[in-house]
Amino acid sequence: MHLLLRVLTIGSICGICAFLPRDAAALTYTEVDSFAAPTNATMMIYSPTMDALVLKNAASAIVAIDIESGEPTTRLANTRFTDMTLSPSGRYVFGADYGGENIGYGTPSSTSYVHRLDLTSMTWDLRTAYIAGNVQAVSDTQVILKSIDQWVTFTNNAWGGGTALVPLNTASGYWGPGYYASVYFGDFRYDIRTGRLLHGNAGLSSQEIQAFRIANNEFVKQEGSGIYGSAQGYGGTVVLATDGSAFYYGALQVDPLDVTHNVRVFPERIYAANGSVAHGNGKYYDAHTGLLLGALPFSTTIYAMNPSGDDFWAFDPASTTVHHFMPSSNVAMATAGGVASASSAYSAAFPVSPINNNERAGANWGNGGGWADGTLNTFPDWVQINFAGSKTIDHVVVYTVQDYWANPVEPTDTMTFTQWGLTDFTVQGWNGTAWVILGTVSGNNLVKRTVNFAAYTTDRIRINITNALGAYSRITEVEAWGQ
Ligand SMILES: [Ca+2]
Ligand SMILES: [Ca+2]
Repeated sequence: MHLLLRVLTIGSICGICAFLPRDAAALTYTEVDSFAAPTNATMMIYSPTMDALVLKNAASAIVAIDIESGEPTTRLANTRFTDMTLSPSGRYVFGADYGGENIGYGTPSSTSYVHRLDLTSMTWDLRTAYIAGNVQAVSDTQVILKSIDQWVTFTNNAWGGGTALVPLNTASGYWGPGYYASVYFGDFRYDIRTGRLLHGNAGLSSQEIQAFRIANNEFVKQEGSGIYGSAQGYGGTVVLATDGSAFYYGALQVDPLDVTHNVRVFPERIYAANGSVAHGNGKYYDAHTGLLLGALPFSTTIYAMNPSGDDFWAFDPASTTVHHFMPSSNVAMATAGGVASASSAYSAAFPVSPINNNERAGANWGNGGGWADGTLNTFPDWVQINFAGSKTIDHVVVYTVQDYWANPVEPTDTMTFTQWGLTDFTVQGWNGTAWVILGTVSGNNLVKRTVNFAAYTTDRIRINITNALGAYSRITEVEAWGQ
């Protein structure tokens, strides 16, 4: 008697099976590149348009790396680099070379400089500045600088043809060209979309966010969280989401259009963010809910986000390496160009085509809803998926037939089988001449079986099945996650 048909009577007992929602969308990242960092990064910038990664260390160096060639270009400060920023076009990096201040007076103790790196030629240029502690770029030829000592000043500067930056804002007497901001030292972000400057102080007693805007090149004070106000108890980092959708002051997320509006609090300080994800120390969170989404393979607080995409670089301080991560997607799907084939098929009712149709439960089993092989009690059987070109993947998920196959539900990570599932199989990748085993599963009883492995680049995978319950191999879906 054919075992695939014998189970038809089971279906009726699952009238109580309710629809179960899918697991919360788990965002995972695939590491697509990594290399040894030329220095210990305390800050990083990524310019995808120039294919460059720029590292600042805690001392006096900024090192720019041409990602394609790996060639580094090192620039040393006259005193020390305290900050750097990327111009909105992605072409220039500005480095603040801080000459120091007379403590308590807000005047320079020695000359500050701003260095400008042209990423198209990897060449540096230099201007003297009034006080260059922190820097944000308005354009390729305009920067806002901030002092560092206690009650700080801002200057708005043009990158002119002379040896010194040209102040654009009105000088305010004692403070030289600086605008006295009435805020305690900290860090700030400038948002070119709104012309607003968001400052988060490093206040030891009162933690505050203060907004300014640039109008006709002058600084105009806007709303602030207030003394011991709405931002009290937060701080430690200052982050603007790459799309300008949120501002982070430590663990606190506020509305960048109204910094007095607290949106939510994260379980830890946020060090980088785009419109959908906020990065803590290795862990990353849904920017819209605050929920933990996952963690990188290492702890870090040093990120370089793609200013307009969803990939990023992270610095691993334990190994002094940098790693490029991209959101994973299921590259096996037919809609992604995946093409499935198999060692055999039981009949036209059990074809291989549904194993990569993004339907995991196996609805319509026995009627084109999933694959079963055609060699009774004989192993191995295999299914293969050829990708649309070479992909880097780090996990494969194999879904097999659940016990109540006639009324299947979305498989969870813990759903087990006792009747028809795959018990023993390997996940293999093609290296160009042979199949390489990426992961081995034995004694499996999970309907949804995830197989993790070191990132592997290949244009095809196989699931090689060496044993299964019910005399045949049965698969409802195969996912390959990567880029
Ligand atoms: Ca399917
Ligand atoms: Ca077989």
